[in-house]
Amino acid sequence: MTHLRTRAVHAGQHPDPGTGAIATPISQTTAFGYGTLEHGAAIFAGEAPGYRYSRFANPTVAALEAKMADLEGAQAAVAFSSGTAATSSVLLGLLNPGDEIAFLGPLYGGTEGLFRAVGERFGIRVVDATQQGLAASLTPATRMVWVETLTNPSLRLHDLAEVAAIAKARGVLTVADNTFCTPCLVRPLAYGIDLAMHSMTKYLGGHGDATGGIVAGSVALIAPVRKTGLGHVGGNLSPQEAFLFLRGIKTLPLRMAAHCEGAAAVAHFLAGHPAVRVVHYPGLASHPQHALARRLLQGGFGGMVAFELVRNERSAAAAVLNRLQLFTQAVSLGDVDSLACHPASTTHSFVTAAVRAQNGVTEGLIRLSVGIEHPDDLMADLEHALRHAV
Ligand code: 4LM
Repeated sequence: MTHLRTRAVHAGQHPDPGTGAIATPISQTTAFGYGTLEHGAAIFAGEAPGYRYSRFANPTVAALEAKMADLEGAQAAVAFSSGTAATSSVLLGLLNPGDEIAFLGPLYGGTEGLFRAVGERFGIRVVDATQQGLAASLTPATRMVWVETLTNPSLRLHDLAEVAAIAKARGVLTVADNTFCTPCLVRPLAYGIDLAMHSMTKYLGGHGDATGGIVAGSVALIAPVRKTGLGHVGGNLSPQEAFLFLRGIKTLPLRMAAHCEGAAAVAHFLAGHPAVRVVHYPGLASHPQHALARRLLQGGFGGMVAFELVRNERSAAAAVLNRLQLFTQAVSLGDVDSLACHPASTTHSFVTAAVRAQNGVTEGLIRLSVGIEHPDDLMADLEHALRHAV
């Protein structure tokens, strides 16, 4: 199984030995009978394999973890009830008071909010390395670097090999939030990044009907994240949700191709519209990191497009967003349905106005998650919404 399309269908899944069922059964159970006291004690001591309680591990969730470990080229993965639970479990599992986490922004507002609201409260110093650069921002206390493979919402990239090399030279762990790209476009571990993290809520599920997160990496790093995030914090994914992600991932490469095709069409359309000041899309030659995007992203530039109106005001953004008919106004992304949002008042309302300004999250910025509808219909919807915005 060398091709991602094949692995997306088959990895982690085996016909059920009891029944031959091809789809992974939903193991809807809290506990697993272990027969004898001795066997139970051996499972709890880690001396015998076996399931005991679904907060620690569950067969449906384990199949999903195996599939995602395979797609990210990792030894292991651990799933959580949301992307945010995955992020907090990485922090709580791998950092200690006095450690520093450095990030290259922008980040999803909720992630930066979590770093600051929880990390800082528990003695972890948060360093925004975006302006100064990573090498100049690392200190002897830096323990972790966090980046997004395509940033939310401004769709910037980081040279992952360079990030990994700078961090590794200083013994610092690296985490890449790969939510916007998915393993279809980039596999961070191939560039030396230690952990790939996802909000599965987005492209991996793909249908806007399940919330989950996952982290993939070496057994040595995944073990403490699992122990803390599941055993102690209890952020486990439910088996019903795991089933939906297993099903969604089977079509991920096909959906991603359609998202990329639609977003490219929409981005080019917007770039030629007189009401639009700038379009953020890594596939446009005008994107400041287009060359890096061509090198890093395989098979497309993603399904997200952000654009700023000439009239860079909230009222102008509202006038456009409120006229959209096919795009649904909502946060989240990666669904087969197209979604549109105003980051400054939603996804990035958790961070300060100064952080928004630094990251180009202006009042006239609109973010589109381009679904798999026909691009002509999406462009017609945008054309209609933008008609009065000039
Ligand atoms: C949104 N995003 O942008 P959960 N990492 C990235 C994200 O975009 C998100 C999360 C993690 C949005 C949600 C409202 C790059 C979320 C957090 O929502 O906890 O699964 O993922 O619209």
